[in-house]
Amino acid sequence: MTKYIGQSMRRFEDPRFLRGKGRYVSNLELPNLAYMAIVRSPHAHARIKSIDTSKAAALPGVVAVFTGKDLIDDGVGSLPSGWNVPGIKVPMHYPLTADKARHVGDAVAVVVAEDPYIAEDAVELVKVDYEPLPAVVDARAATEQGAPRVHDEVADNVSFHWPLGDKEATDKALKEADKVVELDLVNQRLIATAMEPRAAMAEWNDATGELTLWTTSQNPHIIKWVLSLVTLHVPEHKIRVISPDVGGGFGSKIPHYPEEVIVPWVARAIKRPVKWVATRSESAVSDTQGRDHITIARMGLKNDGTITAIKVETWANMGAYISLVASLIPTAFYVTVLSGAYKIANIFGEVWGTFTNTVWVDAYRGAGRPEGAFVVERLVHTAAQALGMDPAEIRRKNFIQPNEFPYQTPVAFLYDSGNYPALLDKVLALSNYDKLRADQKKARDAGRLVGIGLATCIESSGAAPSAVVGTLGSVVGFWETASIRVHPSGQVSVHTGAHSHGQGHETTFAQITADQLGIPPENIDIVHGDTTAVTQGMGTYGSRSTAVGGTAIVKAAAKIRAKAIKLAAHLLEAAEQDMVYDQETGKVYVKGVPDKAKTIGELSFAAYQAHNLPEGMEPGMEDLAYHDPGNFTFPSAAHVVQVEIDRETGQVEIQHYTAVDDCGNVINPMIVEGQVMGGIAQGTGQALLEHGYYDENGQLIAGNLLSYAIPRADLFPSVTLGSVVTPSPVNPLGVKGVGEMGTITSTPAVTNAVMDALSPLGITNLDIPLTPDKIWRAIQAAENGG
Ligand code: MCN
Repeated sequence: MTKYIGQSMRRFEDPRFLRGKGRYVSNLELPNLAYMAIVRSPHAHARIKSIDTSKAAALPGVVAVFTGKDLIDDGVGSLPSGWNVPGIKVPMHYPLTADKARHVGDAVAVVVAEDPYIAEDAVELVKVDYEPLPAVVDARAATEQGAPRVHDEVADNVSFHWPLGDKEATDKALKEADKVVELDLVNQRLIATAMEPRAAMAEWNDATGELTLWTTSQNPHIIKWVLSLVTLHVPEHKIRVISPDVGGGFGSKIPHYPEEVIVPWVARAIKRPVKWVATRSESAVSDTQGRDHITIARMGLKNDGTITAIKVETWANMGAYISLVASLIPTAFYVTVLSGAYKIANIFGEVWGTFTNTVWVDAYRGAGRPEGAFVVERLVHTAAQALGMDPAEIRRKNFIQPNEFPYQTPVAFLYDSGNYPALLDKVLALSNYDKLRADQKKARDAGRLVGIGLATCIESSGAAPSAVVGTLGSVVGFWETASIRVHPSGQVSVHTGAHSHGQGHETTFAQITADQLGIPPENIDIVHGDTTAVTQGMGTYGSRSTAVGGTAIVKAAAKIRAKAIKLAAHLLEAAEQDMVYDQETGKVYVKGVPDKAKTIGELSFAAYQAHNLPEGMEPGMEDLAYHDPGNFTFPSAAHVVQVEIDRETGQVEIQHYTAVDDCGNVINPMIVEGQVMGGIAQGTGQALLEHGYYDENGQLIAGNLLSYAIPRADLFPSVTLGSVVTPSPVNPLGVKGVGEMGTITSTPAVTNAVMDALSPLGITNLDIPLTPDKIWRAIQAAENGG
C-alpha cells in the first residue's frame, strides 16, 4: 500500500550537514553585531553582597555591562515552570540572579563587547563580592534537618511530593509475598553533551518593535509564548523565534533559558544585535542536566516467580531551580512506567522533588522513563537471581500477553499494543542466548567473569491527550500542527511544528507526505523551526514527532486530497463520489476510467489559476491541521548483552549486543536503526561511564570532555538489531516513538550484564556508572574481605 513509508531512504538533510553547510546559530552573522559573555558564579552557594562592574565597563571595546538588578528593575519576569504538580513550590528564577548564586555557573552579570574575546576578558574584570554559604548536593540529604536552604523560603528543600498507586494494597502484597527483594539504587546525574553547545542571537527592529531571536531550541514556539507571556512581556505577534539547524538536544534544549531572555533584552537596551555562544565548559554548568535519583525499591514475588508488588520511594534532585518541564519527569513520566512490560497487581511509588546547589535538571533522553525502567529491570534481574530462575523465564512468566491489549496498568497508563513474548523470543534467538549461557558456564568454570544481561522495557511516547496532561499539571497542550502548501508547480512545502535537531524529519516527514499525496519525496520540503513560517507547534521531545506531528501531516493531506477530488470532479465533469485519489501516482481519476484523470500538479495549478473553480471554492491548494492524540503510544524493546570483566583492572568489555525494538510501523528503517544505535550508546554511557559528579562543596568535578566520559565507538562490538511490529491503534500511521527506546533499555541491560558477571563473587548491586575503579574495588573487597 505504501510506496515510500518503510523504505530506508537516505537522509535529505545529510549532504548539508556532512559538508559543513548547516546553518547553526553560532554561524549566523548580522551587521553591527555585539558579543555577550556571562559572569557565572564559581560558588555553589553564595550570597551576592555587591557587584563592581566599573573595571569591566572601562575596558576598551566593552559596550555595556549589566547585572540582575538591571533586568529585574525593568520588569523582566522569572523563568517559569510549565508543569506544575499539586503543591509544587517554584521559587523565583531570574535570568540573572541578584540575591544568591545557587549553583556553580549561576548567571550573575553579562558583558557586551565588540568581539567575543574582549567580552571574555571583561568577564574577568567584573568583581562580585560573594559571601560563600554551605552547599548541599544530595537529593535526600537536602531534606534532612539542618541542611543548607537553597531558597530561603523553602525550609525543607522539598519542591513537591508526588505519590501514585495504592499504598495500602501494595504494603499488604509485600507482606504476603513469598519473597521480597530490595534494592538501593542510584540513577546518577548526567550531562546531555549535545554536539552543538547552546547559542542565542537577537535583533530588535526599533521602527516596528519586532524582536527576532535565533536560539538553539527544540521548541521555538514555546519559547515565543513564554517570552511574550512571562519573561520579556513583548507582544507575541512582534516576536519571531528561529531555531535553524540545531546540533542535537537530547532534551537539554527544551527549557526556556536565561540567555533567551538576556540576549534580546540587551539587544533592545544597546540598540544593536547581540550574540552569545556557550563554550563546552560553560554548557556543562548552564545546560540543564538529567536523571539524579536516589531510590529504595522493593518487589514482592511468589515462589514461582510471579511478581505481586512493586513499591518505590525516590528522591529526585531538581537542582537549584525548577526548570520548564522538570516536575513532569520524576512524576507522570516515572512512576507511571513502573509496571514495565509486566502484569503487576500492586504498585505504589512516591517521589520527593528536592532543591540542591547543583545545576537545574530537566529532560534528558528518556526523561523519567529510563529511571523507571532501571528500577523495574534491576528488580526483575535481582528477583530472578534470588529465586534461582533464568532472567528470561521470569520475564516471560510476568509479561502482559498480546491478547490483553489495551492493557490498563495500576499506575494510570492504558498501553495501546505490543507483543512482549515475541520481542523476547526474537532477541533470544538473534543473540543465540542458549549458546551465550553455555559459553558463560565454561568461562565461569575457567574463573573468568562473564555476564549476560537482559532488559525488556516499554516506553510511553507522544504525550497525550491535552485534556489529560492538563489535569496532571501541564500548562500547555501536546497537540501538533502541520500545514501543507501544494505550490502551483505541484511541488510541496510542509510546515511542521515539530523540530528536527538530528532525528531526520526532513526525510521521514517527506516520506509520510509523499504517500499521502502521491508526490515524490524529493519534491517535498519540510519547513520547521521558525515561528513565522510555521503557524504553531509544540516541538520535539518525548519521541512524539512521528506519532503526533506525522499524524497532523496525515490529517492536513486528507484535506488537500478532498479539495483535489472536488476540483477534479468539476474539471472532468464527473460526480465527486466517482472520483478516486491514487495516493501512489498523485492522479485523481474517474472510477473505472483511469485515463480520465488530473494529476495533483495540474489540479494545484488550476486551483491557483482560479479560472474555473466549482461554485464557492476558494483559490489555492493549502491546508492546516491540528492533531491532539487520543493516547500515548507504547513502544517496547528487548536487549541481550554479554560482557566480560577483567579481574585485574575492573574494565568491562561488551562482547555481544543484541537489540530488538517494536516502534509500530516503521517509516524509515535506516533512521530507526540509527536512533536505536544512538540510544544504546547513550544508555551504555550511563551504565558504564558518565557521571555529572559534584563534590560536597557543589563543584562539578566532571565539567568538560576531558573529565566527563562519553561513550566512543571502541566501546561497542557490532550490534545486532532486529524488530517486531505491533502497529499502534492510536494513530492512522500505526507508529510509536523510537527516539528514546535504545537509551531506556540499554542502561539496565548493560548493568544487569555486569552484575551477572560479578554474581559468583557475591556482588549483587553496585551504583552506576560501573567504572573500572568501582568494579575493581568491589572485586578486591569480595575476594580479600576489603
Ligand atoms: N521514526 C520512524 N518510524 C517510527 C518511529 C520513528 O521512521 N515508527 C523516525 C522518525 O520519523 C524520526 C526518528 O525516527 O525521523 C525519531 O522519531 P520519534 O521517535 O518520533 O522521535 P522524535 O522525532 O520526536 O525525536 C525525539 C527523540 C528524543 S525524545 C530525543 S531525547 C532524541 C531523539 O529523538 N534526541 C536526539 N533522537 C535524537 N537524535 C539526534 N540525532 N539528536 C538528538 O538530540
